[in-house]
Order: sequence, then C-alpha cells, then structure tokens
Amino acid sequence: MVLTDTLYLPGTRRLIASWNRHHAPRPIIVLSAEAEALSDPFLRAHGHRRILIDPAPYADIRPYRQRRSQRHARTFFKFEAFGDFGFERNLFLDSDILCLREAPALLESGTLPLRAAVDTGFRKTRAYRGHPHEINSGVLSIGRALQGASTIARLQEIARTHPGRGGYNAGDQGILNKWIHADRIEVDLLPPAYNLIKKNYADTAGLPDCRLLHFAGHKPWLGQQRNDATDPAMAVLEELWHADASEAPPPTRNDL
Ligand SMILES: [Mn+2]
Repeated sequence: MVLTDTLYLPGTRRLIASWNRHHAPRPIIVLSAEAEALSDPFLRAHGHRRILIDPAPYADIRPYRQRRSQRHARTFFKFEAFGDFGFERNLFLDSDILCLREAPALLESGTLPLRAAVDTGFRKTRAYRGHPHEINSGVLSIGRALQGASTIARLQEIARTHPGRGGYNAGDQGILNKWIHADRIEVDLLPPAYNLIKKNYADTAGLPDCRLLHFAGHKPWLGQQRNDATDPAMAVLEELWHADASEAPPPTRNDL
C-alpha cells in the first residue's frame, strides 16, 4: 500500500518497481487525494486498487499550533493506510523508499498487529514531550485488529486535539507515536534493515544488508539539493536510486 501525490510520483513508481523485483506479486493499493496522481499510467498498470482519499475529515486538522503548512497537513492522509481493505495485513511503504532486498518479516502474520522500525534519526529536542523510543512511520505492517474506521478516527482525533509542536517529529509520525503510547499499542520492532533511514544522504552505514532504504529529507528524484557532489555517501545513495532500472516503461495507448 502506498500514498502518493504528483510531487512523489517518481518515488512511488520506483518503490513499486523495486518491491516487485524482490517479491511475489501481491495486491498493491494506491492512495492519493489527487485524481491526477491516480491516473498515472504506471499506477494504472500496477495498482490493483487506486483509491481517491476524501480530504474532508482532514480539513480541520492543523499540523502545528501556529503554522499552517499544507504539505505537512497532507501527511495525515497516511492514516488511511489503517483502512480495512480485506487483507490480513496492510503493508504500508513511504514513496521515498527503495527496496534493495526481500523483506519477509513484513509479511509474517506474527503475534502483534503493529510492526514498525525504530526511528534512528529521532533526537529529542528540549521542547519534546514524548517518549525516548519513537517508531518511524515510513514502513508499517498493520494487522487486522488495528484496521478499520475506528483506528483512522482515533488518529484524526489525536491530530486535532494534540497537534505537534513542529520540528522533526511533526506530522503523521508524531501522531502515530502519541497513539501508540496513549492507547498502549504494542509494537513488534523490525530490524533497522527494514527501514534504513538516511536523512539527506547522511552516510552509507548498513547498506550491505539493507532491505528497505528510506530517503528521508532530500529526495533523489528532485535532485536539486545536491549541493556537495563530492560527498561520497551522497553520491552512492543518490546513484542507488537512479541506477535502479527495474521500472518498466508505462504502457502507452498503442499497447492497449
Ligand atoms: Mn519518508
């Protein structure tokens, strides 16, 4: 299951293509609040369901107390990944993730409904009121017990009543962590290789056994932030994304 918009489309296509290269076929559900993104030929070809998100329940959610960032407000659409689509587990992956190897632990039925990795980039700030361990919301495996409208409504409620203070943990991830702690949701922690977070191409540690590489911060397809092309870690990580040639060309009208 993926969430996309026109800005993240190149990442979404690359994620789906790289995932498919390492896994047996499974239904792919594409979520977006933009009809234009859902009409992308690659997503039409590879998405088993393409679902247009109704933004109305999110209209009164503000990401921060003071600021009004539309970009961050849209991250709350990720709550829709908790919908009941008839599967034992919903596997959600961020569009800024590249699949480098098979990721079997995401698909195991297991004992706990929620499975996620610790956010290795998380650093407590002075104003932070949360908990020492925070999960990263880029890779989520969601079992049936947590799927459905009531979980989505609960997450929206927390976002409305306890908005973030901004900074690193703002947006959907901050709300998910508040929900985990407030409602005592048990989390089955995934190894770091299942969500290897590299903020702004930080370094190449962990790459040899990495399964899911998460491009936090700079996005390889945007390319404009590469202000230090001589940094080897930056070059290696950015090149990994660009060199992934698994993306099949989208079908054209003439092929149909
Ligand atoms: Mn991400």
